[in-house]
Amino acid sequence: MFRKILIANRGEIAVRVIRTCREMGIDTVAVYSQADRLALHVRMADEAYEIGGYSPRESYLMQERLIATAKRSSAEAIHPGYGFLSENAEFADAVAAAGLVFIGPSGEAMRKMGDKTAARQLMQSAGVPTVPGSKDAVDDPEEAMAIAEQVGFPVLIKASAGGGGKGMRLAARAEDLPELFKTASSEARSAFGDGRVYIEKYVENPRHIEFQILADHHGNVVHLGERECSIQRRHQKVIEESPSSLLDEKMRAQMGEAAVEAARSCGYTNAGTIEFIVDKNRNFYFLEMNTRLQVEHPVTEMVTGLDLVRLQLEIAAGGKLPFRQGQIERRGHAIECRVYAEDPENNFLPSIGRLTHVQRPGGFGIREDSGVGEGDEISIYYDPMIAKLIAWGADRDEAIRRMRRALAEYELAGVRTTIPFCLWVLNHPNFVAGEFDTHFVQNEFHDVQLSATNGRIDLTAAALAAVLHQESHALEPAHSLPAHADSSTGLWKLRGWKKNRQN
Ligand code: MV4
Repeated sequence: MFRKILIANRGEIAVRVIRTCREMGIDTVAVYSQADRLALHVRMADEAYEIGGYSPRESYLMQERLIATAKRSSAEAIHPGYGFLSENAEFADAVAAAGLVFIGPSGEAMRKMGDKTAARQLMQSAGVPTVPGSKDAVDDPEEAMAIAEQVGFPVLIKASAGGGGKGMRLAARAEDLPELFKTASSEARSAFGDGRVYIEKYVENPRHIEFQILADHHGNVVHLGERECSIQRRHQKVIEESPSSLLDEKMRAQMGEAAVEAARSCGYTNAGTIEFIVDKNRNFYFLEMNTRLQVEHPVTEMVTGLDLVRLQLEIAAGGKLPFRQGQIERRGHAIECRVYAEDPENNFLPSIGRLTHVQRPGGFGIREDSGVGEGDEISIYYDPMIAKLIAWGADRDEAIRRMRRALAEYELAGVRTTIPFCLWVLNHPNFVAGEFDTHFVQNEFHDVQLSATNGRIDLTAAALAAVLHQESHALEPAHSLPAHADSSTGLWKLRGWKKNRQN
């Protein structure tokens, strides 16, 4: 196993990786931008290096600097987290070329899945169902029309280099197609530097269900069941859960096998996710593969009892998967809510500012993954996620009730949050009944008075007293280095209560 790894990320996912490393006795190297000098991931790591300015482009995306920092700190591997460089094939290759281990798939596997038309073809030859549509990228509006007429309108025009819904266009009727084809293609060219687009039949009112897979370097591939991710807003997931109320054991086994085949077909290694859409007749289709650990991975951890980061590290170090498919058990139900510093009553406008007061939920069956605490700034530079709250229950009903209870325990002051919105979903009869599709939020959430329906999380007298107490004591200035920091080298090590293995 590795002695030391570098985490090329920030926030809750960096903290998440550090926690598993500490349990495994692996030393951790954090990197941070100027905006993150006092961030939790920096304080939790064994060592931390400043790698640049405020924006991601000047810091967390600096490939050469990250690799040089890993070398200099004698880290043996780099964990990319999610976002930033996690799905960048060139970075994965550069890490390997530098003699380090990239904790994730090979650059080659990433490239195969990153090209969405190539991935579709790969799935077709592997016998994994894909949505009816074009075999390859479509060159002109005439060819697009021929395919659209074959599969029938409405159709979606998608960017070959896209993903996650970026640059998608819905053509409802034939007369709309030529114009939409052109805009989709030129948008793809400017967004991805690649104007290729392809056509798929539009699946109406689908569910979004994804499968977690794990693959080692010895040919073993397993799936850890599904995550139901249909509760999303503008392609941003809001609530995820496992298992999905839509699947029975037979369908779960079929989709799981398809997910394993999908991973095998591209020579995948490490943790990955196969995204499917499921139509009204319960037909499932491969959409795309996410070649990283995902934000919502904790729901899978809670129902399987498996630490996905630990498994990523073991796989990356050359270990064999410690179980076969038949040995994986799932127990109970887990739900994750993403708590964002956004104002759900103002079109989810990011609500930047300092978290002046934080009281977190806890108790039986509750897990909170967060990268910020009291006194921290929610800045414009990064995703405004405050925390992921995960509730486990013996069944879905218990998990929902526990999640409602825990969300209501939060005391967060200084920014607006999406907690009232999450509670609105958890109280919606259709959600409770398990009857929803990917359009749930769009169809149901308009002009909802969250304050009236949920009793907005207003501060209790006790919480208010705590806030006032906090504000009467000078907070640490946002941009001063801790006493044990060495600003001349950009390197600082924690002393005393944490392990401090110099060099
Ligand atoms: C689709 C679709 C319907 N039909 N493809 C959006 C994200 C990207 N991964 C693909 N997406 C979709 N592809 C066909 N042929 C509907 C969506 C879609 C969606 C998928 C998953 C979760 C949320 C979604 C919201 C809107 C549209």
